[in-house]
Amino acid sequence: MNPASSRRRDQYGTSADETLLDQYLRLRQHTQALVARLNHEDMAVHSVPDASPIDTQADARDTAFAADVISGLSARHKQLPPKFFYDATGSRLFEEISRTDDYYVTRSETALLRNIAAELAAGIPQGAALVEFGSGESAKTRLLLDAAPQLSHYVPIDISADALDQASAMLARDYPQLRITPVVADFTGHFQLPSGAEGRPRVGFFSGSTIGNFDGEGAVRFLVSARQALGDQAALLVGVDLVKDEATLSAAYDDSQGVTARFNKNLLIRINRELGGDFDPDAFDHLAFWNPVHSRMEMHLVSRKDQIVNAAGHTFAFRNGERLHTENSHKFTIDSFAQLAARAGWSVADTWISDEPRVAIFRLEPHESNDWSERS
Ligand code: AVJ
Repeated sequence: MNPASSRRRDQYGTSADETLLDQYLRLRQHTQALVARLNHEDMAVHSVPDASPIDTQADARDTAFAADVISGLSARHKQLPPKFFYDATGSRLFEEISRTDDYYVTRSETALLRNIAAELAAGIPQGAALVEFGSGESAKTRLLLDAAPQLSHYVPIDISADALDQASAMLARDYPQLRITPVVADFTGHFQLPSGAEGRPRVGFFSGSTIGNFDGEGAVRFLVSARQALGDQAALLVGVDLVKDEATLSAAYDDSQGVTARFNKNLLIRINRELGGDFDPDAFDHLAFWNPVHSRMEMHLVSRKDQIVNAAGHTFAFRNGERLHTENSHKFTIDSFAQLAARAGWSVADTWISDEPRVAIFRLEPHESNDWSERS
């Protein structure tokens, strides 16, 4: 007989003075009772509103951050990958950037998406899964979901567990028919889709010009991985920022409210918190400029003095004026993007362009010649 059986219990039947083993066994029983009620498909796909995102890379990501900080700050040209901007604060600051007057990318793209949502929806098959890369707060996704109720699955992939958790909970509440399988993952490396998207047509969605953060080869590698993950019948919708006058670009990456500067410096604050660093964010200036050779906006943090900084168990020296390169944001023309896509086995099926400041949305389909190469 269990002596704990008459004591007060919480919703899982746990009472305060049980041993750890008792608690474990009781929770396990509770879980098994829940699982027993699920059908086969539910085993593969979770869509309860409070489901934790699938995260198979958490440990690897923590060590990757330390490793990239150590190697990036030891390099002759100091640099860090922009994916580390997006801790909870960074994700929030980016949403704040996208509401400034100067940062047009989100606004132009959202207006364009709203205009073409019906057209995009017409190309989405019944029962398809929408797979979103870098979903963030999933605001633009809602435009697609509203226009295409035939979508049955949604797989948001993001590097920020916090952003993903919040967005998924809100979507689950507002789209009760949709099966949502959030995945915390770094899609700049190799990635796999969860089984929920298997056996159904898949539409990829990569918005916000995030593809511009990759360097040339990185963008090709991503597009190849996406093609493999999405399958041969797939379509990929990509939002891309277009080359435009320098004044508009520079203002977008150095907004007059200083939100972008805070976003950039938050990387140092994150290093301090997560990797025991002692950066003084005020000892660095935010710098953004247009690099015409590489057709990109660059962001850097510039040391305001000679200084020594500790982080991740290492010591790094900065000279006065030395730069830490934190982001590239490539800008395309219609042609340069089509060429990039072609190198990864995609061809452009449709192109839509927003009002000024202009951004584009491309609908990519697997290149026909892929069948040829398989046959020959
Ligand atoms: C979210 C990667 C698309 O590159 O424009 C905004 C990030 N950086 N302001 C971009 C960002 C500076 C943004 N992306």
